[in-house]
Amino acid sequence: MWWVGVRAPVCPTAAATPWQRKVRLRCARAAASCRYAAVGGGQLHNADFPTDADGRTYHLGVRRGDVAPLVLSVGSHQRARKIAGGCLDAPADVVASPRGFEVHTGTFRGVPVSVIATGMGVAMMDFVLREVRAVTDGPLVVIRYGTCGGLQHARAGVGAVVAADWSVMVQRNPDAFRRGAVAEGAAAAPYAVSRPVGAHPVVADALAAELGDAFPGGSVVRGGDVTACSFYGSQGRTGHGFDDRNESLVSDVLALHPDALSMQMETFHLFDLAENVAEGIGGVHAGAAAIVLAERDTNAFIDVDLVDGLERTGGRACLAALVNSANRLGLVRNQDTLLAQ
Ligand code: R1P
Ligand code: URA
Repeated sequence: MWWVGVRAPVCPTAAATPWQRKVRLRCARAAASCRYAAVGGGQLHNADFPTDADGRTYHLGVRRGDVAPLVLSVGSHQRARKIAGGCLDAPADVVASPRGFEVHTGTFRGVPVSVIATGMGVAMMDFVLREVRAVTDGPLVVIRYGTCGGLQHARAGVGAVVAADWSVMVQRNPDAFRRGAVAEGAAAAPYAVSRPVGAHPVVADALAAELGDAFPGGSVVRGGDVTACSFYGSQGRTGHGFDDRNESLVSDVLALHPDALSMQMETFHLFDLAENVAEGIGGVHAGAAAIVLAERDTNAFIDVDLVDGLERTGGRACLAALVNSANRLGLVRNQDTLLAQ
């Protein structure tokens, strides 16, 4: 392991792999006020849940002590750095992994929090939640702050923030697309829509309240979310060179769920895992919100200059919602102690 940043020594380049050199350069540019640890490359043990000799997990590269029990998950490095850099009390410690995850850990209003650049899709959320759960003790509060397509511009147009009370999952069914399936009479529906899974009500209320205060004027809207297994086909984007059979997908989902407002790629899985965490290792209390970038019913896309402010202001509100949720759930005893239940 080696470090880059103002508070830590720079280790010799001789020991660095090409990947480490790349990350070091990137971190050196971005980390004027952070401490970065780049991980990866050592011998792993335990095929079932691989970790290295230091106890670091295979994909996030985190070990016990690297992640706080209050987690803000965002899609991109840029958003994570912006929120951590702009909102935490002091420069964060950052773990950057070869798989593209970045974990920024520090304090917000005196309470330990982590901001995690998660990447895109259900698989990435799965890595984050399972590996964070493995290196932490007691209850977790996890909020996702993402971006999304808007399904109903009259209720939540570009620039609005949808706070999700529940989410359903849309999945492409590969069996429907096998050549010959229709002729054999075996064709299945091309997309499956799951039953809804709810946000934790305490977290959902805290998140909607903090976002509402941060964005006065009604641009924060509570509603349902649709999590798709891809950006294109499974979100009903048509005509880009593949047989997707998705022309009526968005209207079909809205017929089933008239209060669905957002469509994105991770929230359902966060809520699903949070609901199904094993007993005895501490609950996971989850919430999510997303900035509407694209109006799917009008085809409008947000003025990209507006996104920065939405990320910064909304990110701060999400951190406040993490702390408020922990307080309301009885997890914070004082400003710097998070109680395991
Ligand atoms: C697709 O562009 C990505 O943007 C949305 C989707 O969920 C997907 O991850 O969220 P993020 O901006 O948080 O990544
Ligand atoms: N993210 C998504 O997943 N979909 C959109 O339409 C916009 C952002």
